[in-house]
Amino acid sequence: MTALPPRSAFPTGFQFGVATSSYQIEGHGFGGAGPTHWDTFAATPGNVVRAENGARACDHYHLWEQDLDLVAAAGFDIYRFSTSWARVLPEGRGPVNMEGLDFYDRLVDGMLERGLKPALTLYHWELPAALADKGGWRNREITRWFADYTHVIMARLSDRIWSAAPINEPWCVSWLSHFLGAHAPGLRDIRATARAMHHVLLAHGRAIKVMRAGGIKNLGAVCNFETALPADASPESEAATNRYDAIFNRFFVEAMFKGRYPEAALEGLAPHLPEGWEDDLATIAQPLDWFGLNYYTCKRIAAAPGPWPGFAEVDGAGPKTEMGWEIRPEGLQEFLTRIARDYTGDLPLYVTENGMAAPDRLDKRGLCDDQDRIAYYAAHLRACQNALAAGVPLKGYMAWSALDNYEWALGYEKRFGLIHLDFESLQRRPKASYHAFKTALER
Ligand code: IFM
Repeated sequence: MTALPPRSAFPTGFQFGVATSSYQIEGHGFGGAGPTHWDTFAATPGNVVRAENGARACDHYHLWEQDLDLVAAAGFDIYRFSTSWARVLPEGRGPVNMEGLDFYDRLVDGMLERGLKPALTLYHWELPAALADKGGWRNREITRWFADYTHVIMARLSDRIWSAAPINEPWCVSWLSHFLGAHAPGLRDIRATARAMHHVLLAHGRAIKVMRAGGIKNLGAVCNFETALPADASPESEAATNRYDAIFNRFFVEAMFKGRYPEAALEGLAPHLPEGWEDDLATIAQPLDWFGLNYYTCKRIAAAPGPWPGFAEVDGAGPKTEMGWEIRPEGLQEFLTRIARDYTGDLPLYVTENGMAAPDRLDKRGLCDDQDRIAYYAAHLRACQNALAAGVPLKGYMAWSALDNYEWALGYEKRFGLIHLDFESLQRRPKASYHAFKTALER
């Protein structure tokens, strides 16, 4: 049995948290929320396992007190959550659903009452369908709609939140959803992709400006990273890996911190970017107070025939999670070091997501002994310790996720939670990994 490194093995003030997102847990069918492009995507045969959607999810909308109680009882410091654009503005713009805003108001108060720091993300993927109808992330106007939505949320919550980030994982919002077609809106179109990549960054910059103008503190960004490793020693695989790395690992952070896009990405994207994109880079590169990294896995990359970007993922030999994602903890240490060295310098860094899906089973006593997940967390927390020892200004670590939840195109099949969910009865049961965190955080 593996133990997690105790709190005392981290610098004083190092913060631990759990991360969640609105559509994945709340139950979007409740409380007057408007339809989203995820509802549309899931209703289209073949897109989502068993065509499942987030209409009920974990019913956190009604059971949030239980959930916050469990998070607080484990000794976590931070609760990372997102607000749903379509819950608050059912049409994406215009009339506010006060019931939705009241829900987040209670939720934030509930965190504070339990000693949890509210770490807010404004967009974790459930775009209002009315805005998707207008072209969604392809339409430059979204950057203004998003700024207005930011204003609506912050007018109500900014006096109590601890931190805010505009958009979770810009790569997923753009490349995964518009080039790979794996997430809503399910497009496979390079022009749509280039526009979405640029607009998601411009929306980030505009939202930060709105929040700065409102005097809101502790503003950051959250990007996901995957180590790109050449599948073999050929120059072709090296070059393909560089292209993969430019798109996945450099495009967004480079725009945010250096106000430019990497050449290896522009090679293929430049003809498809909206006219005058260069003029937006100054807005995108707003000063930030912290930067968050989401890290799960690595990819082995080989050259592939066909049009740009000409790369393909090759199966790696290492151990894998239930998602089929190779486990490579040293990648987290490498990214923490690399991001600080190349982009963020002394800025506080946080691991804003890290965790694994596992084939969790309840035993006869209703217990889930997820030792594989504990080992994953232990190895990644050690990677954080190594990064700290190397001088990286890492200030906190958040596990994905508090609860088993809606894993997007994989429906409810993949479980990432520290707390097991029976999706029929909605019963919550802390897993062994939850207890491992509780023990580590007490020490
Ligand atoms: O569930 C997702 C989350 O929404 C964003 N980051 C990765 C997680 C696991 O796939």
